[in-house]
Amino acid sequence: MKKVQTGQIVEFYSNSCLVKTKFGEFSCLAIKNVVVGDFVELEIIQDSKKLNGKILSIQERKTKLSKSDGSKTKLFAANISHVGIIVTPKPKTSSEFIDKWILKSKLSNIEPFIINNKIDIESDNEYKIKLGIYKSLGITNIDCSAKHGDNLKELIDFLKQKSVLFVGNSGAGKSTLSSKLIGKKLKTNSLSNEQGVHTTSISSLYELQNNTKIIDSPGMRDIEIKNYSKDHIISGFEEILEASKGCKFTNCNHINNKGCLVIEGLANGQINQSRYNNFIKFRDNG
Ligand SMILES: Nc1nc2c(ncn2[C@@H]2O[C@H](COP(=O)(O)OP(=O)(O)O)[C@@H](O)[C@H]2O)c(=O)[nH]1
Ligand SMILES: [Mg+2]
Ligand SMILES: [Zn+2]
Repeated sequence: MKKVQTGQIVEFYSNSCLVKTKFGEFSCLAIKNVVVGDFVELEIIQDSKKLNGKILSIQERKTKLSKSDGSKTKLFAANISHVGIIVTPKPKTSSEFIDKWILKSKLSNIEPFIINNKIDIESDNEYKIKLGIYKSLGITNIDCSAKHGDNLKELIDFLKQKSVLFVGNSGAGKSTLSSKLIGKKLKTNSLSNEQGVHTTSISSLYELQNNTKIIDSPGMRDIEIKNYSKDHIISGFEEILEASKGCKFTNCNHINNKGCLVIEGLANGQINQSRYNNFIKFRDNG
């Protein structure tokens, strides 16, 4: 084994992390800005009894996801390829939640898709229409029941070669789904350091077969979109962006201008009202 190896951060604690290499996992001190999912170069160091790693550098990230608490934006995961938005009839997932995550994913160069969970329980017509909107936008929709295991095979197939973060409201089934897919109880999320002190894991990455990776970051709750510039918001609404290209005035606000093709699309049903409402809301009120 060479002294310098490449590995991926699979567990992240407040000041240390676990790096997975082809020779096993090595505990390392975290360096500035490193997050779960990062690929790093590490030097293997023979400690008194065991091997440890020292992170030398972080490889360029394919994607980055960050969260903001108040005024600060903090990176929390790297190299995620897909965000699975878990949508449920109960608790009812709002279209605002879905549109926020589609926006956030698109602006992060990550592919969003929808997991329609809890297909074993009743859902009303409004719910079916809501799902239909996203299907018609070309967003992948996978129906399943995490609890009963229905249709999980389709989801597992879809997840081949992908690194995914599941998002959903509290009670949507994130934990149920993750543990079904991982096939065992989730890690206890604690690890004892040299002094025998338990530290709590902030986020973890689980590797499944077929090179599927599941990122679990419990701290990931409310996402903020306030930090995005108004001009960027439309990128999360592809159908509105497309229509807007035909607006008569280049600085059209898509609200009350003559010759606005977004308003026209809304009137003739090509643009969905709730998508439009969320677009205006995110753009004008953050
Ligand atoms: N009926 C039904 N209940 C489910 C399903 N998936 C999860 N649940 C239940 O929903 C509740 C919340 O699930 P949990 O995984 O803790 O949600 P989380 O808050 O997103 O992590 C639990 O009581 C689960 O048993 C499902 O497919 N069908
Ligand atoms: Mg949970
Ligand atoms: Zn317009």
